[in-house]
Amino acid sequence: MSILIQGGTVVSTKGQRQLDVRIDGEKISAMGVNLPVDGANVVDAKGCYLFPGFIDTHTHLELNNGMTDTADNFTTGSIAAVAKGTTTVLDMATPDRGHSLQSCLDAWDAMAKGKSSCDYSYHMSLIEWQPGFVDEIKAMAAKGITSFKMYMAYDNLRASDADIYEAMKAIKAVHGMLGIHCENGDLVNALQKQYLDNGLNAPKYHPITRPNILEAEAVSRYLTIAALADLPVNIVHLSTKEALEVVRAARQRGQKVFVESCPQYFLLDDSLYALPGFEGAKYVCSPPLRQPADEAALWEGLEAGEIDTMGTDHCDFNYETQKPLGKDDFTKIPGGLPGVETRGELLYTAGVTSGRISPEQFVGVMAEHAAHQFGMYPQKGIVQTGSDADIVIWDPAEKNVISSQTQLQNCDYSAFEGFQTQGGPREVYLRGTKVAASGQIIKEKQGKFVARQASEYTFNK
Ligand code: DUC
Ligand code: ZN
Ligand code: ZN
Ligand code: ZN
Repeated sequence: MSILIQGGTVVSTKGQRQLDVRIDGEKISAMGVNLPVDGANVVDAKGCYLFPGFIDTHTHLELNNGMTDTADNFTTGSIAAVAKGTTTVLDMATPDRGHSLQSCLDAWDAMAKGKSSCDYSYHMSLIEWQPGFVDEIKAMAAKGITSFKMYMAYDNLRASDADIYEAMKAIKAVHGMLGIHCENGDLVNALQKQYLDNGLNAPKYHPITRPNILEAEAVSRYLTIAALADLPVNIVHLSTKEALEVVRAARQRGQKVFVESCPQYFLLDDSLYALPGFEGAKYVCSPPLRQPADEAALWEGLEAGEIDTMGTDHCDFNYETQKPLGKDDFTKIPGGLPGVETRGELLYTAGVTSGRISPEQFVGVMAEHAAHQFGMYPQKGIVQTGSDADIVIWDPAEKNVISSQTQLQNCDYSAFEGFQTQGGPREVYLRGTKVAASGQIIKEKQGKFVARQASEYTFNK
């Protein structure tokens, strides 16, 4: 059965144009002005944008953090994603120490396969360095997993600078894309110990023990290692004005650096950690929420095109039953926020409706740049003939109020409770199937693994 979406305005980073879009099977088969109906099911999209399905570059939909499991899993998290326009997630596949990458891949496939309602792939995490990883990284790339993740913080996850350098050489050999969580883990540990030793154990000490300069230092060290290895690299969830300055300086020297950030770093600040009682625990994530000056710097960076992708770092734990694991010790509060559901509405409202960024810029950071950077273009990230028919019919007039009462995320709170949004998804198509309408899922578990190419940015052109 063919579908003809009529009268919508197709948006890409290059511009916008009112065009009919024809879908046959899983693909966009034609685009043009006044396309013939030719037996297709007609969908009227006048007054709406046609965005490429959003790509979330950073999720932890289903994760055990060593203490407890995320509130969402692939089933619930992917429903929340796709219902609001995210048709592809790149989830962080995270192995245990001493395990092979293949065993981690098997574990992630078991969680996602047949359960995901959006398309998915993984960034394979390298939480240590094993010599066998040289071949394993080749094997991952051959299976379409061409991006990797490392950590400079968290004792159970972080790798040494030398490990990172070894990993970079192996990743370079397969034209892979590396992303790193940048915070100086050693100094975070020292600060945490200092505060706890002094009986300072409340959520408000979380941001104080992870100050801006520890992110900037880690970014600087990461980019130094990347320069040694001559590898283009990605910085995940960049959150501070200081780190952005480090990136700027590296780019000025000619280094190829990609930057991901997340809506929480644009819309929430660290004053939330001082809320009464234990309320601040809702906002414990790492890097922590920062200060208004950081939000302002990130907005300027976004407007100027210095931020490539918007992920969410979706990693949610319930406030009533899970965050209290850190009731007497803020370092034990399970870290992370829900967010896979709200990225589109929030960024559209605060960015496009407010006039700060154009619809073209919005599409860039929500989908198109990620498709290029992570080896999915032009299958994903663009509304174009031949591409997967992942399309969001976006109504710029749609109003919503974000609330834990109505969200699809399986979490007992929202970090954006009460936020009013303008602009939202009317219908979502995943490879030609209408999977969501009016923010609700109508067809579940249609998601497939996306085998990705090498990142085009890792080739010298
Ligand atoms: N920080 C991370 O680095 N990962 C998951 C959640 C969080 O807060
Ligand atoms: Zn992280
Ligand atoms: Zn993360
Ligand atoms: Zn390209």
